[in-house]
Amino acid sequence: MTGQTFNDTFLKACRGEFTPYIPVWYMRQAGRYQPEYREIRSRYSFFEMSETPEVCAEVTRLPVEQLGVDAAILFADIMTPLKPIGVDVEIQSGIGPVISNPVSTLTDVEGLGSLNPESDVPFVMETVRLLTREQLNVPLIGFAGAPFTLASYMVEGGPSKNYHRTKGLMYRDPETWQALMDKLGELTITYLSAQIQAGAQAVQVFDSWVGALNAADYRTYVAPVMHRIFSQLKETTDVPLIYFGIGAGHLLQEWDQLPVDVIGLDWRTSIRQARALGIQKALQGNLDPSLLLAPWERIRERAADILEQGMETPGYIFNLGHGTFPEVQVETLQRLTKFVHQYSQN
Ligand code: 1CP
Repeated sequence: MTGQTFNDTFLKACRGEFTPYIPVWYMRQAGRYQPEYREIRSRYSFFEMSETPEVCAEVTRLPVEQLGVDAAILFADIMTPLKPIGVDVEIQSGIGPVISNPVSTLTDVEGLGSLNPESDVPFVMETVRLLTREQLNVPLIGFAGAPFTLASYMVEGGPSKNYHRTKGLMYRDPETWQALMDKLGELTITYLSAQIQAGAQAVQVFDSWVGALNAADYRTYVAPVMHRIFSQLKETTDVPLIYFGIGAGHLLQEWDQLPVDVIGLDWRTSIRQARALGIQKALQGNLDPSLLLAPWERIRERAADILEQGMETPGYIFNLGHGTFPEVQVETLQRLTKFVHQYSQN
């Protein structure tokens, strides 16, 4: 890759600039749908893999080379920075993160440590350096989980459908909730600042499950910490900040108040609906990932419709509305990437 010109189309779109074509990347673009990933993964546990910088760099690069996407996303998990602060987490195949010491009291929260990225997650810092110093000709997106979404795993002990325990804690014991948000807010700022310092050219904050809250509760219990995270990052860096959640269309006006550059939409809210609500920030999304199992003609039709909407205003990045998944064919994403580039070329 070294020696090739750097493709900054994605960064330009994040900043709301016109681009010669619409840039594209896919959430979960490194993963089990790739035979090469499955082969590497069969030799390691998830965390063994993500604690080995050369392997992480390889799986981060793979979709860039294989699919021709315009950005890479660091290979790690939103749970990665929680292990060193005392969360006993494992990634179980077919389930996701499972935590053996869930949090429920103020004492539990006070017992959590704080993160020193260079000594606690040196493999993440090293992966970012390896990738950005020599291996990539597209921007590297660093990332972190947002406090609500991290808290949901820490309180429930694993994935959840309704977040009763998480929201129960929030409503029952606002002091403990506040302490947890403060702790995770600090962690997110420290972790993302370190990734940016090491070379990440954009960062995405995944608040996958925050759509479980209504707008008023989001404002009360979550918006303050999100405001702190993004404002502090804005004070120290000018890399684009992206905020993404699933089923969070009802929170768009809250999100628009935050100092972020790009809002990631899932498939439930169209680009045009977001614009009609007055959102002027750059937008990213939002093909329903399930469509990737449909015949090509249907995928093409939907992708063209989304592109037409995205191209109405500068500052648009094509993506899925959530992550790609194991049953998807590599060829489908290759074809889709080519289509996005060709269709949007001006
Ligand atoms: O290309 C990439 O996107 C790879 C890097 C990456 C990212 C950005 C991984 C690797 N995970 C994530 C983010 C992540 N992890 C999120 C936010 C985005 C989203 O909503 O998908 C969340 C909620 C998690 C938690 C998690 N980790 C889940 C979801 C569980 C649930 O509650 O539904 C799962 C399945 C994992 C494991 C995981 N993380 C990453 C991969 C490739 C995998 C699968 C592990 C395997 O190979 O077995």
